Amino acid sequence: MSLPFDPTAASTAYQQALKVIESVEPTVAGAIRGELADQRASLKLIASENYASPAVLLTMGTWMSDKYAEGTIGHRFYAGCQNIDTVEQAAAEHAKALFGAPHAYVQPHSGIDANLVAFWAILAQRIEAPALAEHGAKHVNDLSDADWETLRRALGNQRALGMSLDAGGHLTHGFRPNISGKMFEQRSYGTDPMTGLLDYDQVRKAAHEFKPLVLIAGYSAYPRKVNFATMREIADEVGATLMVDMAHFAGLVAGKVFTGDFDPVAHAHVVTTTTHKSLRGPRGGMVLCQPEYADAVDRGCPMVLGGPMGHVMAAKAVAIAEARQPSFQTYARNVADNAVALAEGLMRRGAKIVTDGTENHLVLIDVTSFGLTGRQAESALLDSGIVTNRNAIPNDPNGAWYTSGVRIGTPALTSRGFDTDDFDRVAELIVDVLSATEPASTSAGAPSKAKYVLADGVVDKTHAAANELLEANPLYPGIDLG
Ligand code: DSN
Repeated sequence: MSLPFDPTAASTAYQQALKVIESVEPTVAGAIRGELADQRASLKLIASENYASPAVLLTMGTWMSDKYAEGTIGHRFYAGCQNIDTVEQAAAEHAKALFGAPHAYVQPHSGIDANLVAFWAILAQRIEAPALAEHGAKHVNDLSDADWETLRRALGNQRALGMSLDAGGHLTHGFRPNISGKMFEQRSYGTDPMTGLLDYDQVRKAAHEFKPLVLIAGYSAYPRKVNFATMREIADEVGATLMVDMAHFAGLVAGKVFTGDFDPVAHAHVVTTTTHKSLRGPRGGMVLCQPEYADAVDRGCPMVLGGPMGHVMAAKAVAIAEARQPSFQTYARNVADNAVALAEGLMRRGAKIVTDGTENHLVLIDVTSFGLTGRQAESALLDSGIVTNRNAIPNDPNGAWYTSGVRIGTPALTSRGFDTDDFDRVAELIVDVLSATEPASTSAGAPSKAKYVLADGVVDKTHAAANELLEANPLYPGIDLG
């Protein structure tokens, strides 16, 4: 396994912790044991999941959780925050050093929270600050009711341009069901219909026509790298702030797989991320930004965030310290190489994948080539011990619920130690299962987008083959829960 830890110390820590939990609520202790057993027993291919180190996980189970610390480092609305200051400072300093960022804000509880902090910071810096200056005011409370009403309407009347959902963009990039779509007037850019690749001319044209305040780059289901230098050029041409959501590929940025034009931190005004995906930290979010956005970003709590979670910020510090080790660069390189092996293994066996390849940590299979919906494919793979998630593909005929794609990623199994040969075998298992799956009808005889039948024997055969791979690459080897 590519995670560094001492199995004897970790076993003792977990055994004792479970005893303490069991004495109060055995159901919870049982579920914790069950979750490790389940994770050990399946091929986890969900592109947004990973396995954090025992040091990261154990850091979260401490009394750092018990403290309120609204505000920022050294400037809190509560007394006695010196230890929270220490861990928040450590996490922010590690993040600045790892990513080469001028400023890091590590309080967001999730990626959605990080994006909300970023949106409000951009609105504060670009719209609110000039309005206050125009009126000689320092604070919104200094404005007359009429001036505040004008500003409030201006804050709620701005534009964002982001990648369309079916091209791989994220719901929080200005789409109607999400609060970002209610805050901003939104327009999307898509991908080239022939190649599936991001079309920078189309982005440029949309930006010039729409003139957004925020140009959003980043994705959760696009299997290619993005040229952030070009995105910044486009943003500058139209006076937009470039915001990059690197939640999915933060580990590849940290591990120096994405450098130069492909490093978002070097080019964007504001970068958001989660910390638990390819970055392999605790569940949470983070914002990195240029100095002119720092004060506004630091007002994230209580602007849009509840009290910062000291135990999670502490775990972020531990995880980002791990990511600064040279071994993390090897891990990130392996994540990308394994994705190429997975994509090539799938295509060699006849599967159709979006963009005919990958340059990051994920592959999007177009399962219509197997005559299936994403929902049917996801369920058949799960029956066989392969955990994935269904996902829309560009111009998806089956919509966002049933979908026509299955998204698979390499970060978790690479943490487990899988190499390119192992991922080629995973590709074979996936194609075997999908080839052996047939759509089925509803009980009334109508075609179903959810029901399916698997050929006899496939589930057992795939489980057996998956177990061989899993046993050769054990999860948290040596950790015994007693
Ligand atoms: N839920 C995350 C993912 O799976 O990509 C993004 O929100």
